[in-house]
Amino acid sequence: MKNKEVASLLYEIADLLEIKEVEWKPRAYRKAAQNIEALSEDIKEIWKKGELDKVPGVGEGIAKKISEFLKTGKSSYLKKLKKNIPIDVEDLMNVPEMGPKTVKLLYKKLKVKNIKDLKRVAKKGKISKLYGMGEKTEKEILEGIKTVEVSKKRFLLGFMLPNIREIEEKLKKLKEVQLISVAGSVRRKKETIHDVDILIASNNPVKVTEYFINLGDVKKVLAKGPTKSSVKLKDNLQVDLRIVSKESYGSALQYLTGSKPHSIKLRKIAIKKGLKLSEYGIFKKKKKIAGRTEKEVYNKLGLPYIEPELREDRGEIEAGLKKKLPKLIGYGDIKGDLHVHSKWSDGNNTIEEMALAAKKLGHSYLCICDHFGNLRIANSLNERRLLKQIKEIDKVNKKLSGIRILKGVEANILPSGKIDVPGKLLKELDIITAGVHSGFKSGEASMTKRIVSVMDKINILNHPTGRLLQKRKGYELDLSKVFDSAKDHDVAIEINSFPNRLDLDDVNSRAAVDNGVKLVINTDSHSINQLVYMELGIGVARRGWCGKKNVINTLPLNKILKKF
Ligand code: DGT
Ligand code: CA
Repeated sequence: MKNKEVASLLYEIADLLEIKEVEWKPRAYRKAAQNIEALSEDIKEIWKKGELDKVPGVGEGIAKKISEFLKTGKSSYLKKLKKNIPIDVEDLMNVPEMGPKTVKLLYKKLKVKNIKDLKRVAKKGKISKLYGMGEKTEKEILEGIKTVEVSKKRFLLGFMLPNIREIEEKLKKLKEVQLISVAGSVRRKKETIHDVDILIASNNPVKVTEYFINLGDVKKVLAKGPTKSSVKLKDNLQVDLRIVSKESYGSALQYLTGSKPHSIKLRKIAIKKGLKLSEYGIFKKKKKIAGRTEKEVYNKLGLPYIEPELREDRGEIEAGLKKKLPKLIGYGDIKGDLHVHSKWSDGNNTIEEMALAAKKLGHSYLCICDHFGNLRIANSLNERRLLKQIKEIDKVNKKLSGIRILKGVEANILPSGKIDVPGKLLKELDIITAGVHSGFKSGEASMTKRIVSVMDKINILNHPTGRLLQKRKGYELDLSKVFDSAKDHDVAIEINSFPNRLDLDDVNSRAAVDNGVKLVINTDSHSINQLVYMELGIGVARRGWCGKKNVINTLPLNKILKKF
């Protein structure tokens, strides 16, 4: 799928145009980018059919730029824009607080062209002296630069997963590949990854290696050998390949999956038993006694099989030795998604399209929770439009079978400790969800009070900490008080599965479950192709030791209806 690449091209053009102060054009480019991101069909296929003009928001001018990019992998228009504006906009905009307007201001006034310049002027206190900026913003910019510097070397798992799966599928088709698994942090479902580790069992490593280093997405071959090779993909992600024989596949997979602290502890157990554990197998003196499967390896060490998501040395080995490992929620256990958006607010698809896509994924229910209220979230619903939407949902429900659309809303938790949906409307809805969308900096006591005060009016608390991976930390919050209140009012706390949210995270999800709080895993999808992010949320839940019973949307439709 080329959709993401094309969309980023258009976003980049939009940012540059905005800095150049071209009227209306940035909006047009952004809208087209959003629509392309939301397509379920590959934009390249659409282009091949000559149907780019059928994509909403893509006019003649934008279509031309997309064609050139798909044909050559480059854009002369972008190149020209970049030449005219000697600023590394992409780099600067990675810093939270830096939008096109700030980038422009800092270039005009302080000649800031890249993060290095930005750091320099911020440290000298020059930004705070500019009109409309202030010391607080300057401090936040400096903190933002730190976040960017740390995160630059890591990628968000959710955005990389489709690409990784595509490579895995291609390799799987090769007849010389006997067994294959993606290992490392990807297999453990960490929220961010540094690189991808792939393990293959084969008795023709040369052929497999040759095929691997010539994959279409490869930009550069970093290393090439009979059992180890490494490439950099066009999107800068590094992929390492290890090839072993079938006999050591299990122990190699265990080793390559890690985590390192988990494996070190296993090795200590082996030593205590007079054994030696390595990536080649478990050995008693010189004799190999296990190595073909991971299960065999764990069992020989007196442990049950431990799921990859648990292998972080957070007590899983001790629990395994005592036969007290939890039974984790499975990737097929979710019955429906209880927080998605539609075109009625800032989503990209109609209610019917969302429902059909959810049905295709095997869901039996889907709750439409569009934004409501006065905040500046694009196209938020008001009373009149929400009532209209409710009627529309009734209509679509009559038309479709096999999936039930529930009526919900995503309300704002206001600084006053209220939600902004009028009481009489709440009665018309199946599910009330609410989240904090403004005023993040009020401090722990005030934020905790604010959230706790709405608990008696809501069913689901959305993205509870407000963090955005690689962008901003969550607001200060006393989660244990929020958990207590959620339990008192039977509110489910969300694991938001969006790749840059994953909020709650693994550690907090575990704390929630330990405190007897019910969770719900939602995607917060704004288009049909985001519904698959559910897998990431389930990954977080599994990393947080959650079972099926801890998560309400594992319930079948009749039980969910009864619950709400
Ligand atoms: P990442 O790539 O930073 O997202 O995280 P990982 O866990 O994928 O780490 P990576 O790619 O450096 O190594 C892949 C796996 O190889 C890791 O999970 C465990 C194993 N490994 C790497 N270095 C060592 C080591 O020094 N000792 C042991 N026991 N295992 C290692
Ligand atoms: Ca890795």
